[in-house]
Amino acid sequence: MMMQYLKISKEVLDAIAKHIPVVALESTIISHGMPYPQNLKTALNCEKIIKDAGAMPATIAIIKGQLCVGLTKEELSYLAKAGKKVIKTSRRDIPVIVSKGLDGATTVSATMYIASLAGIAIFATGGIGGVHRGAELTMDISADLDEFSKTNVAVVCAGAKAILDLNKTLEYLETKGVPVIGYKTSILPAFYTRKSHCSVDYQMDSSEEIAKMLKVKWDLGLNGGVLITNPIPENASLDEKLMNDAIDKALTEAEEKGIKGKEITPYLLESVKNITEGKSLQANIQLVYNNCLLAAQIAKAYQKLQ
Ligand code: PSU
Ligand code: MN
Repeated sequence: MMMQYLKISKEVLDAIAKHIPVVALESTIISHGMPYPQNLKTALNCEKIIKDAGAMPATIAIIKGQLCVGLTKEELSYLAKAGKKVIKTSRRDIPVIVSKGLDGATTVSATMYIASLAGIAIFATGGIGGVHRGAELTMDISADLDEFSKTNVAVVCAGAKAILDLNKTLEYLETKGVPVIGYKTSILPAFYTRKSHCSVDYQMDSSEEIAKMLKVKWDLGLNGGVLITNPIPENASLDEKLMNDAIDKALTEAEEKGIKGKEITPYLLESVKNITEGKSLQANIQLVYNNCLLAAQIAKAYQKLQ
């Protein structure tokens, strides 16, 4: 029943058959998170980094109403060029996009769900959505966080951006039973910078240690995701004051323009990029690569435990 909606590429199917570990990648980061042509170059490099590390990448998107796991170069190029014309698709949007036969760029929540349908347990991205600043009034809490409470996928990201309320994001994840792991750090990374003012639940120092914990979690029937936070490489990280000022400015701008709902995250990303004259985009690209590599290592360690 379910499988009629799913289209897994031959490359990914072959990898699954040969027990080659697979790493899922999202497509909102391509269509809404970065400008063309950097988005296409980044998407292609992510796939290459995962392959070079001995795993198989599976970029996920909805194309003409089909849940696609593993995209062709042409499909990646289309998503990158079409940009914001491709509908940003989180969990709630999936049935509408599929029933209408439309194209959708999947967010972390939708990508986790589709990855789980294909049996993929590890997913790499840049940043996840979270609890927005002022959420006590707006109730803007990303669907990504609830997805972690129900879908068995581990997501490697570079922590949470200061456009969000990091403390509230961690509180929400605790309520939902989601472990937050710091890779070689006890401090939650803040995306563009290696450190925030928050701690993670647990520090883990190897892919094997993380893979073992994932196996135990799911063996025990503790359904839901795990957030693995990986600090941006030192040489790509940005100055904390520069970033906080840029983010404050972007938030003020967004408020003045009345931007809200699903538009706010892409708006803030673009506005921070403009304020930092592209520095944030370069940092974003490097941290995504770093996450792809760690995700491939975790996927390999996890595969060995199967
Ligand atoms: N953070 C980034 N880049 C992104 C996103 C978040 O640095 O591209 C995207 C991801 O797809 C994430 C989504 O799942 O934004 C969250 O959107 P929202 O805040 O509307 O839930
Ligand atoms: Mn939101």
